[in-house]
Amino acid sequence: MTAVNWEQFYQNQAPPSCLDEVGKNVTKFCAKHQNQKIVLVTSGGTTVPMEHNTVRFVDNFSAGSRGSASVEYFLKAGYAVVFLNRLNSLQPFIRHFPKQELFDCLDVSDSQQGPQITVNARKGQKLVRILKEYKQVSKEEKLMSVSFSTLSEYLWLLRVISQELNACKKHALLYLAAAVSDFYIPESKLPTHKIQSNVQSLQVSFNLVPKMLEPLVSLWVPDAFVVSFKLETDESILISKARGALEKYSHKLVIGNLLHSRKYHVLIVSDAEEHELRLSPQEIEAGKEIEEKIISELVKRHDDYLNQS
Ligand code: 9Z3
Repeated sequence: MTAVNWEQFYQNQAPPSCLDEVGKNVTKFCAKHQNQKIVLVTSGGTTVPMEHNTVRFVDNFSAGSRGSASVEYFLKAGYAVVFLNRLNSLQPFIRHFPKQELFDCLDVSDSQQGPQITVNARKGQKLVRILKEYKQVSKEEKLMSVSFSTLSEYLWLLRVISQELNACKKHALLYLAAAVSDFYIPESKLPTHKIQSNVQSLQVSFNLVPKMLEPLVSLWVPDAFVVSFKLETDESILISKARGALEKYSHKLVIGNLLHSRKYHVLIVSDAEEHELRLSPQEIEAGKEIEEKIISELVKRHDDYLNQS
């Protein structure tokens, strides 16, 4: 497997066409929310294309549940939010209405003026509550959303957004919950057209993705409060891997989670300790989300960081 450094990665992978516009919009967003706390939430999985004209791609696991839920709790805590999310992954607010649930909250009838849509008295209460929250956030322009699909798009956008957030200094928090591929096929090695099936077997070779946390922490947003996630399936290596990342990149926190328990158990790993957050069976039953506890803990720690001279 070949490894390139982070600068070579950006030299060899073409930027997305929206890059400059996203950069300018983030600059404006930062200016609008000057001296307020601002968070970048990354969410969802990255794709790795196998052809330039992409029919097939390798995907990374993640529905975007963690990221989209976290956005809502950061907004409630008063943060302005840049939400860097995988196209078609779960979105804040509307995530509460999966499948056709939104339709069930509404009734339709015919009147002389034409069709009338009303909120269903019994099923529509949740819609009214969440719609009000969403409208308030829209009015205050507190949420900016940017979408990606491929690994390359994600890494280009992560860089430009981080660099713009550097202007917010310690007010910026980076919450890197996206599930980012560790492997990719460089553009120079991609076939132009769909790989044909008239072969005996298909051998694909991947390069290692350089660890972007390194330049992100040391160069792009050196004053920000950076929180990364570590996902494992083997419990016995979770803490050592999380601690290893913290030592290597010297950022503030790593949140460790296991694939199967991630919705009710995480470990917040800092230089000083490991802090466990867990939902009780009663809390799960009541519909509480672990992101509420995670964000409440992070807000305290970010405030402490801001208050340090
Ligand atoms: C996470 O660990 C997130 O918590 C999940 C959330 C992806 C598990 P869902 O979207 O899942 O709620 O379904 N994100 C980080 C995953 C990751 O790629 N981490 C890298 C690693 O573990 C470091 S950046 O090496």
